[in-house]
Amino acid sequence: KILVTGALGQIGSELVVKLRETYGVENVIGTDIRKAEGIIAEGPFELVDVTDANQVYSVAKKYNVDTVMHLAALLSAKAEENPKLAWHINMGGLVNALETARELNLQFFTPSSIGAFGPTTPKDHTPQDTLQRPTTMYGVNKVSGELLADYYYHRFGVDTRGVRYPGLISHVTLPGGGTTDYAVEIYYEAIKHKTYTSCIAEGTYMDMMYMPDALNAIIQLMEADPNKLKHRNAFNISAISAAPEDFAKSIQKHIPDFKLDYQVDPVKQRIADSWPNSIDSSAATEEWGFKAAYDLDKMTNEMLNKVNMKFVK
Ligand code: VAH
Repeated sequence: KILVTGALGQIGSELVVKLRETYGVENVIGTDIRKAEGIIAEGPFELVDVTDANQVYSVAKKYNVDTVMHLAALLSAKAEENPKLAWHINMGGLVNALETARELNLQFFTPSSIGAFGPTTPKDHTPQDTLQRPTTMYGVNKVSGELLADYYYHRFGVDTRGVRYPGLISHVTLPGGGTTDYAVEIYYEAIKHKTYTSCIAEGTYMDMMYMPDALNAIIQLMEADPNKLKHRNAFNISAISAAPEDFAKSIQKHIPDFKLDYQVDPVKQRIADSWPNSIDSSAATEEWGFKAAYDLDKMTNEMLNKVNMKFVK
């Protein structure tokens, strides 16, 4: 049985559905800080504020789970607006989830991010093991989280595993407060208005991935043979390295008159400039067979179809 925190977020909302399809509805307990509506409410769901240790522990105990997937967090841009709150939620929540996993001997997943790298990290084909001096609160949270999850493995034997996610693109739940959110918005605006004003500058390369690949990676990693894992938390995984103009070119193959222009958001641009252009996923491939199925054009084709269906009257 799996407890998911942040079940109403961009990843959580699709992960809960995928896990319920894979392991059975009753075996996946979604939790978040607000009530569930729609499909997530069709299975076990509990209100949990991850910054309250008792709430995390008591729900894990009540359902006798064997796994925690901890997704509740503030994303990079939101964290930069309110760094103290970000530390409280991102680190306070993580410690509570890890403590629950330790006390109840649970398997544990939480994602890191390309945001765990900083401006002094090699930017192209960023290695699995390299310098990490992020200059954002989100990045500090992610590096600390990687180290903390590794600590709970080495010190307490908790089976912690994690990946460093690139920007995730999906059509089910909009991301909130991320630096890569532009890569989701661009598809909605292409369908609605055939034009998009990017807050990230032309030529700004970042790693990206379509949500189905992101969800498959979690299941594949959590089911991997632990004896094959040389790393534990924070496997680099990526599928696409793209800049805003690459998304526009891919969209124009379907909507030829789509127009892209720019109005750079200095906060998000500073964050994006501190992140890698492309990361090296070879450790994940070697240790647990990671392989992305969606490249940019395949993702664009599916995103435009799915988003269009949302607006077809
Ligand atoms: C963000 N989508 O933009 C998240 C993610 C790599 C980006 O961490 O903050």
